[in-house]
Amino acid sequence: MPAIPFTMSDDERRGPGQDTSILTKTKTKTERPPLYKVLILNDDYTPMEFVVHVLERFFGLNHAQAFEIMLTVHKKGLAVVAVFSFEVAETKVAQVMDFARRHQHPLQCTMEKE
Ligand code: TYC
Repeated sequence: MPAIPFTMSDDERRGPGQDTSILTKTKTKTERPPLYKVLILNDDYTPMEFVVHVLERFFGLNHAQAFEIMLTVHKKGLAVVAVFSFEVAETKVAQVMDFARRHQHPLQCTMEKE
């Protein structure tokens, strides 16, 4: 009986699991680091001028911007002052809390993931 000639593909000749026709591509996603809102909270005792000073001193706001945010906090209970990386937000919160404590004001500053 005569042999029937046939042709094997390269992949068939290499054998199972050796298929070089499947290429996988690793997509490298560059994720942005999360951002954190720094919030100032209202209270009944901290003087308005002190809050304005804190906003100017630690957040680089001009007087008008600082006054506006202070008033928002006074009326609404809280406001976002700015948004930072985790480390910078943590530092701002610590600086404000320490400054308020040293001046014996109950001003509260916190951070929240955006
Ligand atoms: N409510 C305060 C007052 O009447 C003023 C104030 C504003 C305090 C903003 C805290 O984050 C604050 N003296």
